[in-house]
Amino acid sequence: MAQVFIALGANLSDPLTTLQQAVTTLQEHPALRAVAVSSFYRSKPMGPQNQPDYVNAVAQFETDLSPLALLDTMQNIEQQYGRQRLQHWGPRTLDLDILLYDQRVIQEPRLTIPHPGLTVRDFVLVPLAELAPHLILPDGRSINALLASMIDHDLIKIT
Ligand code: PH2
Ligand code: MG
Ligand code: MG
Repeated sequence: MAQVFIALGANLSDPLTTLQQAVTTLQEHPALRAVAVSSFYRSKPMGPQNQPDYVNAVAQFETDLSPLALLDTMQNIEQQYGRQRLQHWGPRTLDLDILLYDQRVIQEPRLTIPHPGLTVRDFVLVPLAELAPHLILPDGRSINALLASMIDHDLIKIT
């Protein structure tokens, strides 16, 4: 089975409840075996600032789904939660991003793994480091070094 890390984010209509429900939806999914879920964090929007704060978390699973089948699964769940693709980096009811799939490096039109934002977003690195403090990325960088090089964290732990 592949070890995968999924980033969850939401900033519309009660994002904390949405994220908690989304974690349950993922944990109950027949193709995913839940391993761990991080704390939940409130974060300032990256990108357009005229949108509400986000709630972010990271969850770890094992799966036999291929990377693209996993992407389809995540996008189906996003749609189940009323996700509409309106604006790049704009507000969203639920965003499920595949961060890592084992140590695979994937560059396809629909899917880039590791997730390109992983190394520069505090709202991804901090919860990921909670679950995998000794993680080494496929390019050899350690999550600890990435966290240490991040100057300020604009994050508040909420649960
Ligand atoms: N997701 C975005 C754009 N901006 N900002 C925060 N704080 N958290 C997010 O998850 C986020 C964002 C696009 O996916
Ligand atoms: Mg996304
Ligand atoms: Mg995203």
